[in-house]
Amino acid sequence: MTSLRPSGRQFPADFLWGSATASYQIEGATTEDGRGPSIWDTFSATPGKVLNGDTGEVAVGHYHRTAEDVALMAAHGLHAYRFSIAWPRIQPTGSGAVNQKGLDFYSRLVDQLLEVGIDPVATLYHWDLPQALEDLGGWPSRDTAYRFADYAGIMAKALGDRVTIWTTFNEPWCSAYLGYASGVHAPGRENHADALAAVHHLNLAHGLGGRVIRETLGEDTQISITLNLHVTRAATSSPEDLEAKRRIDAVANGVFLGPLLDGAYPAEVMADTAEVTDWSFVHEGDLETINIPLDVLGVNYYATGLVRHSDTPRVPGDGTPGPDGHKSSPQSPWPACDDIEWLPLPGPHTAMGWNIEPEGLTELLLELHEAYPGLPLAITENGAAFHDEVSADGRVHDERRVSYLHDHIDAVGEAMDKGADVRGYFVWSLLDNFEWAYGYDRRFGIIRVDYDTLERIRKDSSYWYAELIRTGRIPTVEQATELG
Ligand code: IFM
Repeated sequence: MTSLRPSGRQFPADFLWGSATASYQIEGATTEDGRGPSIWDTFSATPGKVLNGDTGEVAVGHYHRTAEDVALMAAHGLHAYRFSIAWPRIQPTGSGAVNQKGLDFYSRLVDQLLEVGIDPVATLYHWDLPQALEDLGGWPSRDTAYRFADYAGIMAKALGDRVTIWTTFNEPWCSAYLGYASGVHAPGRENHADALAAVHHLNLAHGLGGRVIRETLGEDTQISITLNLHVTRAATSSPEDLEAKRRIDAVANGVFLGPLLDGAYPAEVMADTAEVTDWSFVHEGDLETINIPLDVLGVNYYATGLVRHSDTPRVPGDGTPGPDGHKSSPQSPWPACDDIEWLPLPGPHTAMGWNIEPEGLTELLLELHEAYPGLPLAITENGAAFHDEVSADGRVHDERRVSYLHDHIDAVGEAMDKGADVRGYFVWSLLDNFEWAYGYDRRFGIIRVDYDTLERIRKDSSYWYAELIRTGRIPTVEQATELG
């Protein structure tokens, strides 16, 4: 696959280049130093939930290889590293006493990053809810939001003098809809009303947690949230297909953007989902709590979606592929959308089955810019899974990943040319890792991990990305093999 877009675009000198990971996907050491169980430990230990029965027990051993991994980041010249904190390492049962060894681990990581000049960008929640909180009701329960605020306060006190940006949540869409509606992610529940309650309590937790962080650290603290906003197109311009797209936009994006940035749920969402829930979980004052000022909105982008109206309502249990290429699910993640059909998109595709469409990223950034003109944006995840091989020369020539990054980074530049205020880009991911329901079968890293030895090998994309960071200019795809 060759690149479809020009090379050589120059980015501003202060543009933030980073890479991202998440605790459960890389750390391992799930029972060490007082860490409590998370919903992903329980879920992945349940037969049939994760491909090949893989779990995060060892992952890529980052917990014991932090120094090596930070040295690798430094070798790329990264400006920033986006990592997540495992709540069950800090509060093993999700509330009460703090586990000092857990705090020490992240404190050491942050110090190591600062020593090599890398800004620590911390995400408080990337899906590893303490199992004890799920046992008490999980995200459909309002109390979980208050527990999150306590935990956010603990982290602000412990690391607030050194962390540059606090991200409350990564992709609450996945936590709510994949975790509680389709059940393909932990905790694996399948209830659309619960999923919408989870949406609200995740939003509420963002507001409560963000407020606690600002109270602890002062008004200048940088607060963000990362969303996986859906770029969905209608199959035709028929009123029915356009209506299908409207409803997906509302339940995928509006339920987050509305309360977070406009201080209200879109009225259409309430009407669209009235058959599922009456939204009585939204209490007076919640919307003011949620609607805190954001310093930057994190945008995760991988692919686009295509929908049409269907006269044959979706039958639960028919194994229809999920909207993002996620595992076939007996239950749709989308509440009140059984008359909406997701259509396959033309290739090329990544190993996730996701289509490759950089134009969707430009479009998304420009739409956000238009809707929220003063709001700085950052691409907090973008990248591609491919089935990489180690070649006879010992290198990983991941040309398709280089090409994907090349085109998407150019698409970011195009949006900036057209006015979008994009401050940074974080490649997903630094390392191959535990790809949730796909276990270790899908590799997103720019660094390969040998899952038998945990040895790290820099792929061509890693050398290519380092060159981009060094020059601020997009290298050609062909250059990737010559670098390193
Ligand atoms: O690996 C995930 C990550 O945890 C969240 N965003 C999407 C990535 C690829 O599926």
